[in-house]
Amino acid sequence: MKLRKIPLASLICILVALLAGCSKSADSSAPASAAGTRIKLGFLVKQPEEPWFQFEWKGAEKAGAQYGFDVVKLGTQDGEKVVTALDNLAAQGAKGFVICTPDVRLGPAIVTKARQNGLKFITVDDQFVGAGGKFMTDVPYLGMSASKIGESVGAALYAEMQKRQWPAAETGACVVTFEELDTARNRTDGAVAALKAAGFPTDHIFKTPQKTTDVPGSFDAANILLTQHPGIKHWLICALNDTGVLGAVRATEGRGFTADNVIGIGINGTDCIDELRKPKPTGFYGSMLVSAPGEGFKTAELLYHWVKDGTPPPLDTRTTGIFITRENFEQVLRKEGIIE
Ligand code: FCA
Repeated sequence: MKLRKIPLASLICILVALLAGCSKSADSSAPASAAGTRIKLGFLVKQPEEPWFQFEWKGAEKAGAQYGFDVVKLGTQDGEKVVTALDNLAAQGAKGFVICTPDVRLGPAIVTKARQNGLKFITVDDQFVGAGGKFMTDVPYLGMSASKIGESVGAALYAEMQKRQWPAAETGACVVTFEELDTARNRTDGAVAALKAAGFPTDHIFKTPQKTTDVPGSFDAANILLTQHPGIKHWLICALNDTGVLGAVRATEGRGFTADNVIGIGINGTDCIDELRKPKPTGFYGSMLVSAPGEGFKTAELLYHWVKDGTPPPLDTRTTGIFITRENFEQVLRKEGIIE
């Protein structure tokens, strides 16, 4: 395109935009606060449709409102989207980002891309895995104590089964797994370990892998299992999160099971609110609530201090869970700032 063909008004706009871009890149070498500009931080999540991640965003925005920085919320469902997001963030003058990566094996590539763009960052929920399959422990991470929370799920399942006096011989544990993700595997392994430790028969613990971490994925995984074990009269259900348990509960319902013969306990506590509010109880009995707004707030706050004052965040922070059921969930979720 020849320059003289561009209308003067457009040309002025382009020049203004270019100059604005130049002044931004000049700013990026100076401390953001000294330049008097508001700090901008990205918050990238792998599954923006999941309430868990929406609540993390909410927590990050609360930190932004408290400290006076802007949060750019981005759904990055694959590696390409992450790369584009990081380039865009840098172009917008952002100084850093929090990320729950769509694939932990993207870790080394994200580290490189962040460095190229001069962005500081903290990982949340899913810890980066580097060469040789080892956790990248030099990258700041905040996430749940996965094994411990999984163990609490297993213990709670067993306690509720005993309360209902279900004979172990007629009861099966449906464990929907997603073993390629470490935090997921640690949670379901923890649940299995606690069931075994409590005395639940090992040969009645059935694992079934979900191909995708959504309701259809766990629904399909559970359906396969239910077909394989037609003799089981009562089911205990666990998975990596609420969504995993919800899909499996839907599968049991398809085969005539109800709240009377299914005990499902999820993890997150954010993705089961509608389920627990249903007037009639379902097989989804409860969840280990971890504070999503708390994790969003904390990671954004740590990143802000790092960018603003140069204080690096701790490399590894773990959070714990609270057991919620239909009995106490409204009260606990209100206290945690998850519902009004
Ligand atoms: C993983 C899961 C989410 C949530 C988070 C803490 O990323 O996919 O549902 O449990 O860990």
